[in-house]
Amino acid sequence: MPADLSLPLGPLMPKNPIFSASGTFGYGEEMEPFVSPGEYGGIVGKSISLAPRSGNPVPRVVETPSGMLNSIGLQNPGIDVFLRDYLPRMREYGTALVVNIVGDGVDEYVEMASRLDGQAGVDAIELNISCPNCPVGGMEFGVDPEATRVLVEKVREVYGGPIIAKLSPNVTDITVIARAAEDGGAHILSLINTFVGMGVDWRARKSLLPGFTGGLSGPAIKPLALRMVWQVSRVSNLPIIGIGGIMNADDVLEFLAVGARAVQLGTVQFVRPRVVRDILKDLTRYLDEEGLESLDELVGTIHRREALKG
Ligand code: RRO
Repeated sequence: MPADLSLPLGPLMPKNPIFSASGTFGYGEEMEPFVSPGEYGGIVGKSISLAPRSGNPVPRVVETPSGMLNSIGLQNPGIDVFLRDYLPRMREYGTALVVNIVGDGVDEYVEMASRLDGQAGVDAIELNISCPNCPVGGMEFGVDPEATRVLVEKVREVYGGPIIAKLSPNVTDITVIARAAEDGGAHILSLINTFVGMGVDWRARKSLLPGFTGGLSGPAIKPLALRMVWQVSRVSNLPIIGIGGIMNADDVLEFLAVGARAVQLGTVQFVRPRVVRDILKDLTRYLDEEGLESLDELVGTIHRREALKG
């Protein structure tokens, strides 16, 4: 019998804890030639804005040591086209479907959330309050606790389903923002989005990205992401989705050990688009080798050990 990899995530009950991260999986269709989106516990679509956006000038992606920088600039078809042309196909995948939204002010988030309220097949919305490449909105909220609290509260007034707040690492103390999102009524926290970084060609006297800065992702950021998940899990009662440089099943279990109940795969999917299969196989094998009944037994074990010592 295949191992049960399900791990309850607050109001969500994904069949396994592996989600695809926003912006790294299109709306599923782009990945269909490689992998069935239904193999994931859930998929998160590329951030949607109220109006369509054509994104930033190219190049938008550059490789860096153990990672990459992106400056996509929120290219997306806008919520109307998303609902009409993309959502119907996504509903058929047989996995948890999360719609990630970003607005240039509270009103835009609220408008989109109210249009998503009650949409068949949408299991949750993820509020992108952490976009590093958006001129307005996005990270503006995620670096300000009061703005975060008010935004989540307002969205909750119009959206009846689960709300995930996606946090930015570009802050002095991520726990303050996590608590603000919890106070506002978020059901789940996802962390982290990308770090604002820069790549330089000194010979050409040029930045590698036309907009100078971009969002850093990939294995280079994993230790930072682990630290932030660990910090947040000590101060918040909300379930956490860990994100940041996950390449394999060991990485997944590291995030679970510091308190995450699910993870999102991002950059690795550009290199190994079928990676979810190997990860699920290895998770099953590791459970067996460790004599564990379920992944739940691992969640937050690092804290529990500390508590035992204390
Ligand atoms: O589109 C982007 O440039 C982008 C977004 Br919205 C985000 O949330 N995080 C990121 O690294 N890039």
